[in-house]
Amino acid sequence: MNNIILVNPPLSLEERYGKAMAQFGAVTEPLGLAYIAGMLEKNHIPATIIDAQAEGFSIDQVVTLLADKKNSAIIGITLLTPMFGAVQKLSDAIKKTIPTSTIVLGGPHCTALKEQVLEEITSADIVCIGEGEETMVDIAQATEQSGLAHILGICYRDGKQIKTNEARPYIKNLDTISPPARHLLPMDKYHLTASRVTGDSYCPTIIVARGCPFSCTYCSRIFGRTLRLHSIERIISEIDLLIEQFDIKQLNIEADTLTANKKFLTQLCHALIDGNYNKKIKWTCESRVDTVDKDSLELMKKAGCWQISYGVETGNQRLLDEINKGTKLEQIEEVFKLTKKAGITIRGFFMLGLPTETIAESLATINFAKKIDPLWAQFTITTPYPGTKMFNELKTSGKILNFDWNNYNTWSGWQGEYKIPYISEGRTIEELRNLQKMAMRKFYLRPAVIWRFIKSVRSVDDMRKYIQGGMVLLKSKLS
Ligand code: B12
Repeated sequence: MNNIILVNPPLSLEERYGKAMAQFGAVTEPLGLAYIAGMLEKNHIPATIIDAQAEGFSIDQVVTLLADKKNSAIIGITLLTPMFGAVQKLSDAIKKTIPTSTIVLGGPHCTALKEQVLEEITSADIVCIGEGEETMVDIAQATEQSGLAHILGICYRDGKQIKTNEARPYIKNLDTISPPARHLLPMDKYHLTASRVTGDSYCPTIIVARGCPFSCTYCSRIFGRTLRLHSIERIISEIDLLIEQFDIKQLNIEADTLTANKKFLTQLCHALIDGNYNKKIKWTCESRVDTVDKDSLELMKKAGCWQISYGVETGNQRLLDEINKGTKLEQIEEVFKLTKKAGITIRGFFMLGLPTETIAESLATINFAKKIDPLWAQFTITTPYPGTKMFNELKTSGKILNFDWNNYNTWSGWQGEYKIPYISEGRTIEELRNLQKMAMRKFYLRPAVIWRFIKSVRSVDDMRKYIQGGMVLLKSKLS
């Protein structure tokens, strides 16, 4: 059986966050590829992962590595929208060097745009729509006789034509998929952003659910609307595996919204408490303010949760309604208070430049962030990603300024090379870029916040990071 090679394409932290902010960016495991590799191995199909982002490999280096692996017949590449340029170059270079290879693309951009990806990346052969675990096994097991026509959830080239097969249903029972094949990844190369970790031990991400029942207009919900959960037993066995392999002290528990199903959350917390995991492991997660209350927050704290990231998005009720967030400003304030009272720290995510947003509303968001005062705040520039309601509506009304996917990056304020693909009426690209930097200065360069950081310093490394962060913010004002 051929070795399947899966590639996380080159995309440096500088390209993602800009020169000044690159030092604070996260390099995380490409879990999608690791899940696919896990399933291939379960089906006795050898797999390799090349994580060019983590290893710092260039496109040429990846191609050389692939050319050296004599049996690299099927090569899978993951594709998030801003990786488009890198994936196109990589795919073209692979096809030129190894013309007999079959290049399979997958990931959120492919799930959103399907055939269009094959039209734009002419060297690629197959596009996977949706979850890739079962699809990649089917592709690997396809023979010349069976061909691709029976494989669910793909688009592929058939001569000069592009064909699209029937959709693949979402994997019903998540426990049927193997844990991510972390043993194929360069594990020593990964780190989350400083705001997401406590202490400097390794913090892996474990995915406990897929799918999201909410309908925010800016999210592509690639795993569908139905919340699918791993069993508690499976989650605990994955944590045991991580303890055994990496002696972990902390964990990032990922789900589109961990707290969406209260019964599940309660069971998970009790399992962590009953198994004494709460004494050994501190964990963090993402949540919505309308899915937690005093009781659940206290239980989460007891189970080892030390931080929650909330998507606040905006400090304007009008805009919260526009983006279909389904939350209220008063509710956000209340839950921030409850969370802090439960002893859990908060990261808040805020969006600037939402459709129809005025400058006054951007400033209101920054002021709201200061008022509710999470420990960390992240301000990103609204980017309508393909596959979202926001993208479809703006595209239909002719308001998308450019379809050069490389520009679809939410950090354009710091990475000034990108042309923001959507700017609301009457506003300018410079204004939005400046706002992103100004928001961070206004939030972090407050005496109370500086004092909070000074008090939290536990090591020389902490001190160095905070000073560097402060310098970047101060310099951004001068420039
Ligand atoms: C955690 C997370 C992050 C983390 C880690 C990302 C990472 N390295 O995986 C951080 C914070 C670093 C991050 C950053 C960004 N993220 Co993010 N992130 C997520 C989140 C919440 C979970 C990702 C995850 O772990 N998924 C679980 C795995 C199992 O899924 P997966 O990787 O998609 O893989 C499955 C399928 O897509 C498919 N597949 C994927 N690759 C391949 C390849 C082949 C060959 C095949 C066959 C199939 C296949 O099969 C996999 C298994 O089923 C998702 C939302 C979501 N629910 O997915 C957003 C999401 C992926 N992020 C998104 C975005 C936009 C970004 C940024 C571009 C934001 C920015 N800075 O501008 C950056 C880009 C970072 C980068 N690496 O280039 C968007 C992507 C939209 C798009 N059209 O591309 C999403 C979907 C959220 C949204 N807004 O809708 N992100």
